[in-house]
Amino acid sequence: GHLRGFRGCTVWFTGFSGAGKTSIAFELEAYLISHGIPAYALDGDNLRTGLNKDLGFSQRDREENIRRVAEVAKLFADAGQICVCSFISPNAADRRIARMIHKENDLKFFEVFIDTPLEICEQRDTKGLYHKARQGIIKGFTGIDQPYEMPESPELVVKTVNCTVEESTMRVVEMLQDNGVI
Ligand code: GGZ
Repeated sequence: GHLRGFRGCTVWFTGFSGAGKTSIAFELEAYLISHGIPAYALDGDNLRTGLNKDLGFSQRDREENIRRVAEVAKLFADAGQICVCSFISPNAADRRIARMIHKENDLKFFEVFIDTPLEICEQRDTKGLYHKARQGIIKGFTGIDQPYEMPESPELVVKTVNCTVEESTMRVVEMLQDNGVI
C-alpha cells in the first residue's frame, strides 16, 4: 500500500456466462493461498449481492458494475493482494477503464480471456439461464441478445475445452510466474 515495496495486482477474467471464470478464479485463489500468497476473488456473488445490488444488466448498469469492481480490485491490489476478478465484462471500453484505474496507480493488471465458445457455454447451461434467455424469460443476456466483445490483446487466453479446471488454473499461475509476480 502506501509503503510501496510489496504490491499486489489484479487478474481480470472475462468471458461468457458459464465459461468457467468463477471456477478457475476460486481454484487460483486456493492455489495462491496454499502457497502463502495473499489472494482474494471477487465475482458477481460477492459484489452484485452487496455493493452493487442496485445494479442490473443494462449496458449502463454493467458499465457501472465493472467500474466499481475495478475500484475495489485496485484497493485490494494496493493492499498487497492478488485480486482475482470474474465478471463477464462484455464491453471492451469498460475493461479498458478497469485497466486504466490500475495503471494510474502503478498496479499490474492482467486481462485473461476465458475462451469457451458460446455454443459450449449454452450446451453446458449449468444454471439454465441460456434456456431462459432463448425463451425470452431473461432479456438482454450476453451472447443471446446482448453483445460480447472479444478481447483484442489480453495478457492471456485460456481455452477450457478439453481442459480441467486445474489445468486452466496452471496457465494463469505460469503467466504470473513469467511476469515475476509470484
Ligand atoms: C448475463 C446474467 C444476466 C444477463 C443474470 N446477462 O453464469 P452466472 O449467471 O453466474 O454469471 C452471470 C452473471 C453476470 O454478472 P456479471 O457481473 O459478471 O456481468 S457484467 O460483467 O456484464 O456486469 C449470470 C447472471 O449474472 N446473469 N442476468 N442478462 N448474465
